[in-house]
Amino acid sequence: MTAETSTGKGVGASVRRKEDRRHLRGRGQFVSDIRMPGMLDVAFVRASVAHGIVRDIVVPDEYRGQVYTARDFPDLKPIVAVPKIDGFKYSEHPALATDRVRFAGEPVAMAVGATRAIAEDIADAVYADIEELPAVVDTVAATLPGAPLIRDEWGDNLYVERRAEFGDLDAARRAAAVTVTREYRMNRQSAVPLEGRAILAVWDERLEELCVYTGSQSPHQTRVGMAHVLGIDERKLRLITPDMGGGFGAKRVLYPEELMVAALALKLKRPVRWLDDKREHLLSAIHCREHCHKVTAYADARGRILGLDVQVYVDGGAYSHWPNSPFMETGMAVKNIPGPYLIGAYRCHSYTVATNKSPIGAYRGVARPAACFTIERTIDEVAHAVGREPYQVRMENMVPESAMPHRSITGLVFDCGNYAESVRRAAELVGFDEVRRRQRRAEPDGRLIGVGFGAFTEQTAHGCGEWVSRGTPVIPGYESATARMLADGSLILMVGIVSHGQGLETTLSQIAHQELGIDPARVAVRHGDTQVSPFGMGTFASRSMVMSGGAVARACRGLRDKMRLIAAHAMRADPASLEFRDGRVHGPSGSMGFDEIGRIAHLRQEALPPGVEPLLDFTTTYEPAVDTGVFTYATHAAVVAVDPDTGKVDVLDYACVEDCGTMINPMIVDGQVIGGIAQGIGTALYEEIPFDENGQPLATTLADYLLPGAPEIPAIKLGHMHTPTPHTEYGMKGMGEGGAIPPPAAIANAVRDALLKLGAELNETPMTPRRVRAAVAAAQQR
Ligand code: MCN
Ligand code: SMO
Repeated sequence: MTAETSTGKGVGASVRRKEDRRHLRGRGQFVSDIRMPGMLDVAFVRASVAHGIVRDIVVPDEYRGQVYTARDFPDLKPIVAVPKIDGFKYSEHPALATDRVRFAGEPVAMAVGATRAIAEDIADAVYADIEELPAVVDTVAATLPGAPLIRDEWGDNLYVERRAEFGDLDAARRAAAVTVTREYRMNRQSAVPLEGRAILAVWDERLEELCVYTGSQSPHQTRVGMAHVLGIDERKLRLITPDMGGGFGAKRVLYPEELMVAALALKLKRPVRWLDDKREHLLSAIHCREHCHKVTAYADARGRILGLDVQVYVDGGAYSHWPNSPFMETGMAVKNIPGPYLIGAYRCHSYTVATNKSPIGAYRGVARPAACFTIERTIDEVAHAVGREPYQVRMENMVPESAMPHRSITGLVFDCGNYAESVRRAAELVGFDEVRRRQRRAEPDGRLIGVGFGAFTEQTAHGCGEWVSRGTPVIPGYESATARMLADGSLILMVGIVSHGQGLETTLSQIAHQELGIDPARVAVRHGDTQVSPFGMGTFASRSMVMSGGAVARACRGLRDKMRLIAAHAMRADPASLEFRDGRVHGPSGSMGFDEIGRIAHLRQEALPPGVEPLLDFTTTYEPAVDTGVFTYATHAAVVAVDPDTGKVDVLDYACVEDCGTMINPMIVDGQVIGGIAQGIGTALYEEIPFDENGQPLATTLADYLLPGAPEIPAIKLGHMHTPTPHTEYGMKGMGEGGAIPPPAAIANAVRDALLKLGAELNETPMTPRRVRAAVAAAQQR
């Protein structure tokens, strides 16, 4: 029995975000806001070349004692992230370079000073003598014979190479009426959270504990990795993530810089801090995307896809990052390329490639933006090949509602929903027919108009079996929560996830309200502190609402059962007759406040029912029963104007129709979708870190790395569908990454639609003016 929500603050209510009170007043507390007496700031000396042998690190005499190299930390272990995947090669990543550097920007030494400015001056005076080696830069070229090697002992540049085959591809090829072959590229990017990486490590002599304030999506997991590398007991390491200005996947990594700050604080027993600036961030935080997919699609005369033959290249960069490794990206791509479609046969040959570039890691969507780009562009090209409208061909290939639940060709279980309906409604929102009419009229300024779609499923809140199949060294199949009611009836929820923009302080309080009828204002959510919450996996993979929300619901129910016994005893009522509402327990003859129950549980042991222990404290874990998770889906539609002379693409109109089952807070869901779309538009049109032939990154400032601003993001039209899943509490699904997945696909299809008459198409992101003009010029030469 669920408590009533007469006050409209529970599941499904668009209550305002609790956390915004402090943020809007500038009273949030981020790592860089924390000051400690005697604090030292760190600046790193970084490799200036992409690949080389470290001959010497020369420190001027005047700075001796203020510069540290790997030799000062002989006991520090290297970072090793080898997933349990057959054939994945072993490698070590020393937090400070020892004999070799493998990407430009890799830390080779650290300088400390009373301020960052002083530390930077010292770092500038250090000379790293590195003998440059040929760099491995291009992803595909790295796999060819004769390419220079980034690790001689490997014999090639492949972390791992894998083949997968589902269904009978040869039969599909024989039956095909059309064959479409394309190469798609999604270039290298970086997540750019407002707050970069930030860490402050403080030795506490009294507790014998290193307290590390750090922006982390997963403090419990990071503690496991950090304690191992440092070689200390986990009980001596406390990670606290205070407010955090975004993570987007980039803050769930055991970073060398962070390890070194912790190691130095242990060594000096003084507070040590490092805050990365945007240049260091773009240079050395994990990068993301960088896929190349070579695709051949076999289809019948109506455009139904019979088979897909795909080669996936993922550029993993120089090191395998802990805990995910670059295979996370490859595995996701392989499983998701077939998209929300009925594909008869699928063969995939994947290469996870090592290059002399910053390690690749997760970024909102993880591989699915590239997978979606590939399948959605392919659907459109198949449609053109058979002379049909892409909208129709998309509809006909889609998994129908009647097939739900549906096991995809790669074994993903699509739990429920009406995918085609989301396409239909997205088309309606952008006025598809009107756009077609407008195209026929032609624009007065010579620009070309196009409309395109991107449909996808978003695997969320996946469980143990899925992570085992990916071979990750940590298996985040579950989440945990403690619900603790205090003596005055107020409530603390202690959770292992970390809300860093997702509004979870609000939505978890809504769940407590739903279960207990407690005013959300009387609920505190404590997250991001390893010494406070039970072990939890953290916030990523669009899992927190389902996983942590599920754990909180269960913990609150555990609490409710005990409160019911205490109240029934005090009121001499039948426990089953009691109702929880408005912060009170109501019985047939009168009611009792949560404060009275809290007092009995903590301070008036004599009033407890016989056999009931003191305290109101309930800890539990939660995991949905479906291994491959619950699948949110959506269709995005974009209308663009392309100027064929300048190559400029403007997004004129943009719509998304999504279904994440039951929404806990629809206002927050809308905000998540819009934020994700803004990032997806960045991937589609602006953001890129190119490298020159020596492996030097060419965009390490925000003047070169173009982020979309408000003028580039149109007013986004949102539509929702509501298909509660049977597999989770309340029927909710995750959705935090979805917004970022299909914008590149939808916009590329719209650009193709605009350029159709010219015969030009774009199969690479970002679709910059230079690339658009090149595509138009290439078409004109044919
Ligand atoms: N929500 C809801 N009802 C649902 C589902 C979600 O009300 N049925 C709300 C919840 O408040 C939830 C949020 O929407 O916290 C996102 O939901 P969920 O899908 O559970 O995702 P997570 O909370 O696990 O957040 C992680 C996800 C990921 S993986 C990335 S990357 C990303 C994203 O969230 N990074 C973000 N959104 C971000 N938003 C901000 N502001 N900052 C980031 O770093
Ligand atoms: S990229 Mo999100 O942290 O899974």
